[in-house]
Amino acid sequence: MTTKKIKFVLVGGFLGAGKTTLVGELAKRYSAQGKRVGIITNDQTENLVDTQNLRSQGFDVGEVSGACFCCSFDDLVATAEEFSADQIPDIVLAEPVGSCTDLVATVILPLQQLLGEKFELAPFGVLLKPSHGKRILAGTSKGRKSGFSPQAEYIFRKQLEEADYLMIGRLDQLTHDEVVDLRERVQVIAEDVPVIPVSPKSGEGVDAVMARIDDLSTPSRRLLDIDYDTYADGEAELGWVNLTASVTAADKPIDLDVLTQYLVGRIAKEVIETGEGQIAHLKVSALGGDTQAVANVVSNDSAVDVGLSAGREVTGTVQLIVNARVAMDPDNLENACRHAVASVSGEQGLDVLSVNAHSLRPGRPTPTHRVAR
Ligand SMILES: Nc1nc2c(ncn2[C@@H]2O[C@H](COP(=O)(O)OP(=O)(O)O)[C@@H](O)[C@H]2O)c(=O)[nH]1
Ligand SMILES: [Mg+2]
Repeated sequence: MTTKKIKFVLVGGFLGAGKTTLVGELAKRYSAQGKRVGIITNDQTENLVDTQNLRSQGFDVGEVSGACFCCSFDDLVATAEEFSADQIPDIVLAEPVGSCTDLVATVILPLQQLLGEKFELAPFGVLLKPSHGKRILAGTSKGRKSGFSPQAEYIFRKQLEEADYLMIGRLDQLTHDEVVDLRERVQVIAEDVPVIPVSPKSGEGVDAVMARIDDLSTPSRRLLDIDYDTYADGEAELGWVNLTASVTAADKPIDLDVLTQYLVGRIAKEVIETGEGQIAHLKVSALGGDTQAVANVVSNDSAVDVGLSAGREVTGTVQLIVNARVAMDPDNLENACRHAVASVSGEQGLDVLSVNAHSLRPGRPTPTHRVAR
């Protein structure tokens, strides 16, 4: 008897590129086709905005926390297999940590080689983040400074280099000329790979991504030539803060959309005012009862984005989660987050019942498996 293989789709891309939004859109479309979908999120720490966000959209989400997929490979496999407890999923969509690279050698090929009877690995697609791409990729050809360190740029480029196909994200916000320009720049790095402009948010271009996922021709599996010292230095420059807080208003409803947007904007302002921080991704989620809102800031020059709109006010206690990834000292980042929560709560007339925060710099990646070049 042959058992159906689970299609395994890894969605790559830098912090804030739009991976979670794309995973949500893909999950929606596959579910509408009657397919059973499992989603796996990943982070260095617990309390993930992404997990809550996708669960609140009704999806079946497993979380690998504590380390990236490559360093917790067995956890990734166990999480993927948990979906099979009720009924084998048709497709698993997995989002790695946005500062991770070398995923072909450490995740895709090991999964294929060790568990190829169970999983069919889709071609590897990587989302380009336009706000960072414009600066980092322009830096090379014209000798301009991007504002990012060479090590952070190194990770950004390596992520693009190993893709089987690339996606230029946020198509809804780009002009035709910007798309042409970004396409030219990414093809310098990844010469012959297909490039798909896509807007995970509006859905434009997502059909073309699904066609790539279903492409039966053998993926190229580009193994990187990568220096782990530079990679580790690039990751270690990031400050990582996960903060949770409970807030409440004595006698009035709380507008979750206003609260998340206001808070994420304030954290961004505090970070920028320190003069040291380069924002990679700030996410704030607010959960009241079963209603959730998410707001994001993805770079120092970006406005506040609505990740998920609650669309209504709630009463009672609201749980806030802040996930901040910024190139700056993690202690200073934690202070900025704590300060923003306190001052925004004060201004909005909210009582803060509790605050817990965890800050770190990601440790050196030590993959469980690595397929040599
Ligand atoms: N305008 C626009 N915003 C987007 C698009 N894709 C993602 N975003 C927003 O960008 C922010 C970061 O997206 P997210 O999916 O969390 O990025 P991730 O860190 O790669 O998972 C969120 O506020 C999203 O709503 C898009 O196609 N267009
Ligand atoms: Mg995400």
